[in-house]
Amino acid sequence: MHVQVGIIGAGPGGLMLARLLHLNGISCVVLESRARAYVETRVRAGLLEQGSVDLMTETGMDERMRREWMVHDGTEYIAGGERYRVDMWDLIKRRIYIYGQQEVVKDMIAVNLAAGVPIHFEAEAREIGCLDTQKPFIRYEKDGAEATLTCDYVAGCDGFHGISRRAIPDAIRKDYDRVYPFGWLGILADAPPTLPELIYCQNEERGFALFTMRSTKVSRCYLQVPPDEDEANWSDDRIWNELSLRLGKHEGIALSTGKITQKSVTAMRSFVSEPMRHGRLFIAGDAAHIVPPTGAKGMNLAISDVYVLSKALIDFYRNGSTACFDRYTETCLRRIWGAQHFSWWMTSMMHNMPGDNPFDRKRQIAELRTVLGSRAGRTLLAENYSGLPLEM
Ligand code: RFL
Ligand code: PHB
Repeated sequence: MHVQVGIIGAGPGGLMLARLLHLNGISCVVLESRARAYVETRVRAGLLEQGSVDLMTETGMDERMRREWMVHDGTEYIAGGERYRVDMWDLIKRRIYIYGQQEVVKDMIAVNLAAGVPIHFEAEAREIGCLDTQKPFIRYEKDGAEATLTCDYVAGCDGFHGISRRAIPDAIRKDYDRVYPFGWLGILADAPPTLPELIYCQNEERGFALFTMRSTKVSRCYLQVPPDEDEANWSDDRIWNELSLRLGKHEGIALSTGKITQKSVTAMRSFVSEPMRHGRLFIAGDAAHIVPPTGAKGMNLAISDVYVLSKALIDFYRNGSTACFDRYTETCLRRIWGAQHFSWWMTSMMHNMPGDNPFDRKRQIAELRTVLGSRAGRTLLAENYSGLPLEM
């Protein structure tokens, strides 16, 4: 079988790309190694920037999202025992949106399939080749048999552990990496959100906690833990107790608790690989970069990468121009490095670094007070948190 674009990975990146290409008359196939039920229930991100929401809307994938999302004008912070609010709407007339990544993925799958875009689940790409010829191929395995897809271009949207990035030869690939000495224990609970807005909490003695949500009935909370922590060490009581201690006592805030329905530990890293193009292969999203989740950028970056890629492919198929292909890496990297900086900054401001001495702790609290206590500081935070322009 031959299509114009072979897409590896049915995450938010691959599925948004499929939709954008289909709407512009470009044929594609999506290969996904996991089962549909698995990708539709994988609990991950929850925060959409305005640019991602706009793209969901323009591509007609926004119907359920608009009914179920939670729209936030501001975000709460607790640092040095004091409470702050970053009012994004007041500062910069921007908002953020809470809608679970698995819901985004469900909507994207439904709309793509209804439009006739082929998504092959349990189809694992094993090899990508002939990238410097007119006819690259993706060799994949489905139902125990091998198959080959040929295409004009390959889009590697297969996440951090996929095969695409590794198809770019080591000799031309440069990786930038930082691994953090902590991870996040994330939980879902049948408990209304503690506050209607997200609370980012830096506790000098105990570390970071984040209180977010999925609906008016479901909380999502995170705790800073050692990177190799086993979630089995965390009973429900221990989790609620720790969340309560990190939150501290503040007027008008009462921790909301309930049955914990899911828990898992995620390691944290910052990672960028470049170039993001090699011959007729383009990589996008987590395949090319990882951010620590403190800035809530991963899913949004995957969506902005494929937006840039779709424009380049549309320009090529309409006008025969390859100029945008040549600029793909550079265009994406400007935004990626902006998000990398912000995610690193938020992470280092909000977490307790093992090995920090008392001076470092005091300096960290002073930094948080400087940023959160000034309108200029809050504006800088709000501009980055609510999302940089889709194309920079
Ligand atoms: P994905 O979502 O990992 O999708 C890649 C897909 O490729 C498939 N695949 C293959 N398919 C075929 N053949 C192969 N050989 C394949 N190898 C892999 C995989 O099965 C998968 O379905 O990548 P994509 O599309 O680039 O999207 C990236 C996002 O998923 C990720 O950045 C976010 O989840 C990160 N993230 C957050 N991002 C946000 O924008 N806002 C947030 O609030 C946010 N919070 C988070 C997060 C990630 C977290 N964890 C668990 C890492 C919170 C957490 C805790
Ligand atoms: C989430 O809702 O899961 C979420 C929100 C903000 C973050 C990370 C995760 O920074």
